[in-house]
Amino acid sequence: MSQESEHGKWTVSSSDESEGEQEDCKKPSTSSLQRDKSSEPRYPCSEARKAAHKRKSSPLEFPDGNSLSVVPPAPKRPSQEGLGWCLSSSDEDEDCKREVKKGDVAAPRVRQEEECAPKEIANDDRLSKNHNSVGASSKVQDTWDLLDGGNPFRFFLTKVKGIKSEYNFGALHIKDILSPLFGTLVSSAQFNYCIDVEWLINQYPKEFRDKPLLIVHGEKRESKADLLDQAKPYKNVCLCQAKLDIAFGTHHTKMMLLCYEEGLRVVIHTSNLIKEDWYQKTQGIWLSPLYPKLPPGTLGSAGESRTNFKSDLITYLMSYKSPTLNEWADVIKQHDLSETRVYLVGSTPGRYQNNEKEKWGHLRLRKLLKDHAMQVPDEDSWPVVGQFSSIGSMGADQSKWLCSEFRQSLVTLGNSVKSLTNQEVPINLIYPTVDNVRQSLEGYPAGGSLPYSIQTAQKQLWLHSYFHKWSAETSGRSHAMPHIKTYMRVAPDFQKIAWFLVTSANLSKAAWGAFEKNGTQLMIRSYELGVLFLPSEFGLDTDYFQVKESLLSDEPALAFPVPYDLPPEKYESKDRPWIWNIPYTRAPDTHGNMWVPK
Ligand code: JTA
Repeated sequence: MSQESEHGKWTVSSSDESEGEQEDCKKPSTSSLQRDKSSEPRYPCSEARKAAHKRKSSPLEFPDGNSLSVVPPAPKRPSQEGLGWCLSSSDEDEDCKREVKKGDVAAPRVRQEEECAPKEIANDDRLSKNHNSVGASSKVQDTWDLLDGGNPFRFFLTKVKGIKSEYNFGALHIKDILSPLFGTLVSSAQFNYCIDVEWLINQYPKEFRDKPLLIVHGEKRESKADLLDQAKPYKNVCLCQAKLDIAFGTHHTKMMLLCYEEGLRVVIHTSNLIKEDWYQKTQGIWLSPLYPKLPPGTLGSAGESRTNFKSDLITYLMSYKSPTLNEWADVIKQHDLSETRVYLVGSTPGRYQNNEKEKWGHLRLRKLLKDHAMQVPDEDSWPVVGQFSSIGSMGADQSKWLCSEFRQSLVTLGNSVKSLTNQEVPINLIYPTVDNVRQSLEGYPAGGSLPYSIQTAQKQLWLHSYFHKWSAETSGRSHAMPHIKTYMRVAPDFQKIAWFLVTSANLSKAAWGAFEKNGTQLMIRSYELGVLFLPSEFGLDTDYFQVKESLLSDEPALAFPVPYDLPPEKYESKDRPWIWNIPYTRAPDTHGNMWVPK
């Protein structure tokens, strides 16, 4: 049946609601390349995101003119700035409002090579006094309570515009993270995939906008030139290109290193440094404690945590083999990271053998689960849950990777002798359906960040039988599409978890690694980073976390806030996984539009 006979005639509508280019942020272009495609974002990005951008600037209206009214339509011109940067429970809080004016960047300073390097801080009395005096104001007390009292896991979601304010309780916008309440910034490093430099600079408080900022990225060739052009107006910004020597590798790692007068903070998260990733998506954030500076002359090996986080983070940074990141590794060495309760799980491109095999990817997770997770009774009936926003090519059937090396890693719990007979362990994979995306706050353009392609999907129809819908009534985020990636081991009653990982790593061999040479070598294409939560590090006398059932309940303080509903709900027969590069014209999204990529 043609679209015309089914739905009447529709046309391509023009719209001035284009979101990407904020007029008030425009800078004189220094680009030698033509940036005349007004429907394309100013930052380098994928075809999928370009499609979303294009469909937002020239929507294809669904013919009957009615939007799907599952959720209230989002405001037409959302003001991200209005989210403010204080830790408010309400996104309407006017007191928190922070004006960001155009060209609001402090006077550029003379560019010096040293500005690429992390700035050193005097370790004097004044600083510790400053730090102590921070506790005085009640606003900061709230910050303290939220960061340390109320949230022992230090695991947060991003604020979502357009949901009830109670669901944003304890959620963070990027401006919250960069706020002076978290520390007096001296210099910072931002590791990420997709970066809008101008937007990023404007997320920093005015007084920090001219502090040295290092951007670690993986762009090459034209998109690298575009990023350099973007950064050119900001004399304090330096770029570091991560080497990507293996084909199809990507720099997915999302991390902030925030060097303060008062110490250092590490933030490991899942959001790109673009407006849309901090607007109406479900994203995860782990905030480190404020790490105090060690006394001068202390060995770099001091200030280690039970989880070996300090050494592992330094090893991760050194894997880039970049002089600038080696200097950041030295800054880490000078701080006390002993309060860290999470384990670092990273991937870095390479082919690893022998004593290097367990350093990265799924074998790193396997090793941590072997050494630090506890066996549970009847463990074969504890499912593995994987939740992600993109999917790589996994071969002709489940035996090629998913249910062999990958599952073998995720089912490991202690030195279990049963771990080689774990073929019964169920795998629940959570990935949005077409209807999830259609009914989301963003509508179909949310699918621009769910880049599962038809070319990949049609080669692995077997995979879709593992799929479960995105549902997050508990966290109020059913309509905020996931860009978070999580993996966990959950009890048969779905009320306990043995461990929880939040990471940049999607379900792909490029991210997690795949065996080569008969399993003697693990080959990893991409940079990824995440943190693993294990009950043993949180002073629990159980071998599992209780799953937190609701946001505002007085459950055990150490119940874990899993950010989606359990048990996961299987795809029904009508459900299809979201695939970005095919059209959806049979039903309108929440903005009354259809999806016709290209
Ligand atoms: C759309 C993407 C990331 C990441 C990486 C993406 C692609 C399309 C969104 C994204 N890649 N892609 O690291 O967060 O096709 O590569 O959000």
